[in-house]
Amino acid sequence: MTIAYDDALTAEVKAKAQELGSCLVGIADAELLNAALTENFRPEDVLPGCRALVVMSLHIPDGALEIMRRGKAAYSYNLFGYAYLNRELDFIIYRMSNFLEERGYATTPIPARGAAVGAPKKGYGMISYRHAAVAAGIASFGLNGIALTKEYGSRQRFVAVPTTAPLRPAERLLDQAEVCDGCLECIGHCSGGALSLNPPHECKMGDKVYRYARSDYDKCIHTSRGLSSKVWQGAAFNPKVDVPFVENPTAAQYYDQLWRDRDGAVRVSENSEATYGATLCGRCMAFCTAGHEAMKRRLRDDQKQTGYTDDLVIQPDGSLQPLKPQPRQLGKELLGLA
Ligand code: B12
Ligand code: SF4
Ligand code: SF4
Repeated sequence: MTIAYDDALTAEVKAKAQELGSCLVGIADAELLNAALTENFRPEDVLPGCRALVVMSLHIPDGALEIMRRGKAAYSYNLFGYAYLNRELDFIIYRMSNFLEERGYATTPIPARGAAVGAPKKGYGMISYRHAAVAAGIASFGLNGIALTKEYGSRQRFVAVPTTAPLRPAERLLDQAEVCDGCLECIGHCSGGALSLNPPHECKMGDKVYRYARSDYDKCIHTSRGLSSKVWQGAAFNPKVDVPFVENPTAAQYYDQLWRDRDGAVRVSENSEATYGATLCGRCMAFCTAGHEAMKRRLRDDQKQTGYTDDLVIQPDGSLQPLKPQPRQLGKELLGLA
């Protein structure tokens, strides 16, 4: 059976996404995601009759991540990699939803961050934007589980607007090895021990199988909300207080951890900057080679020896040293590169 797509509308939607400031735009086939995602969290569950998802992204400025790799400041990333970026993305989602609804199609706008209170499963958004970005053919999974692009590596946040509009989806999905080289800097630098490739999580989409690290929600949250002094050892912004790790904390325990027990400096910075997540870690993103290399590729030739191209990163003793490669055999094997 031939499926009818509206190519003129598809072109209009892509142009609109660019006009709204999206760095990359792609269309994901809802059927592909219905088959790949868990019940309750599929496009069909959030929008009956959903045919496509408009996937958009905003690049995280390299400087925000690079200054954090050096242990000097995390607040640039907190804002321009997280809080403010999410606000911009919400603006883009809102405009794109209206654009489609005004043309007579249904949409479900889903915020750029967080899962709904009372969601049927912990750690799940209404739709996984990483999977949507992969289905839209603009990204593939890095071994860190983050959706990486050829243009920016790990350094972007994604959103997707599900719609009933008959938009033409991507014809080809990217392979993992097109964006990730298996270097394992991401897993090696996860100070919360939240990422594990033994065994990896497997996700089937279309004719492809993607493998990436399982992420432990509680461990990641504990670290990224600034409850551990291990997160950015040696960095000026590292939390000074260790709050004991509790598996599956109750709501009351979690409240106390955040608002009574946590390093006061972290708590205060979170309020004033509305970052809603303290250090927000992001090491698996900041240390990802694909992002750092993409930054170097984009630099003009006369800029390649300046800025952050020297690969220096903060050490636990507070000194700056060149990044030391991680053992990478497992990463290469998983991507078929060994
Ligand atoms: C909930 C959530 C989290 C949770 C869970 C993450 C996860 N892997 O799913 C936690 C708090 C851990 C988290 C952390 C981070 N997040 Co987050 N997060 C989300 C959110 C709101 C929903 C994701 C979702 O639906 N996941 C559920 C399903 C679909 O994931 P899954 O791959 O099928 O399965 C995972 C889990 O089920 C788990 N799992 C499965 N089986 C098992 C078994 C065992 C035993 C265990 C332990 C785990 C496990 O591991 C799997 C692999 O990660 C999205 C926004 C959105 N709506 O998409 C942002 C999002 C994924 N986060 C994002 C980012 C950037 C981060 C962080 C860097 C923190 C930060 N500063 O923002 C880290 C990165 C951690 C990592 N490497 O995965 C970005 C990613 C952008 C990109 N380029 O890909 C998103 C898309 C937000 C956005 N708008 O851009 N996040
Ligand atoms: S955000 Fe930090 S703690 Fe969470 S998975 Fe990434 S590196 Fe680990
Ligand atoms: S750090 Fe290396 S292995 Fe990890 S996602 Fe990035 S490129 Fe892939």
